Amino acid sequence: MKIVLATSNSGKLREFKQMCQEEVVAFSELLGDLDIIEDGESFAQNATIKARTIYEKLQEQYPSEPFIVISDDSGISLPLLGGSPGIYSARYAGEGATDKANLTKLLTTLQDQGVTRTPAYYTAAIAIISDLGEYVVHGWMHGDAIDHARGEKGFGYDPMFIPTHYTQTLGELDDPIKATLSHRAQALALAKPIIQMLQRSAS
Ligand code: ITT
Repeated sequence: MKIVLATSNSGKLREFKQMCQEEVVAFSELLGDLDIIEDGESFAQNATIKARTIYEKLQEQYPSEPFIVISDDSGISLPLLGGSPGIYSARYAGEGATDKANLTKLLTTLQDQGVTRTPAYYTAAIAIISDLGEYVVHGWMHGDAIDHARGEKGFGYDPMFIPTHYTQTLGELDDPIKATLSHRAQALALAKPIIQMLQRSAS
C-alpha cells in the first residue's frame, strides 16, 4: 500500500524519506501541485486538514487504490514570545513568506529585545489517514533559540536552534544527528506502529 506524504515542504520531505524505510511518495507525484488552506487552531488540526484533503483527492482520482496518507504540521515556539511563532511558523513574516524571511524575522525579534539566547522548542503533529480511520501523534524537541544564524544544514529555523545537550545549531549538525533528536523523528516513532497496523489490516 502506498504511503503518501501530504507535504510540499522539501525539507520535511527529505527528512521523512531518510527516516522511513518504506517508500514514501510526495502527494505532488500523484496529484500535482495543490494549495491547502491551513486554518486550524492547533498543529493537530492543521495536520489533519492536510492529510484529509490529500486523502480525499486521492480517493477521487484513484478510487480503487488503497492509500495511507501522512502529514506533518510543525513549528517553533518561544516561551519568551508567548509561544510564537507556533502554528504560524510558516507565515511568521507574512503569507507565502520564504524560510529565510521567517528566520530573519525571528532573529530580528530577539535582537530588538536584546535577547541573545532563550529557551525554544519545536513541535510536530503527524496525522495518519487510511480507510480505517484518522490518527494524530506529536513529538517535541527542546533547546535554545539564539539571535544569529549559524550553519547551512537543515531548513527553516534550524540555523538559530541549539538542541538541549548540544553546542552547535541544527544548521551545523548533520541530518543523521537531527534524525535522532527531532520533533519529527519523535512523532514518526509513534506513527510507525500505527502505519504498520494499518498496512497489516489491509493485507
Ligand atoms: P506543508 O504544510 O506543505 O507540510 P509548510 O512549510 O507549510 O509545509 P507547516 O505549515 O507545518 O509546513 O510549517 C512549518 C514551519 O515550521 C516552516 O516554516 C518550517 O520552516 C518550520 N519548521 C518545522 N519543522 C522544522 C524543522 O525541523 N526545522 C526547521 N524549521 C522547521
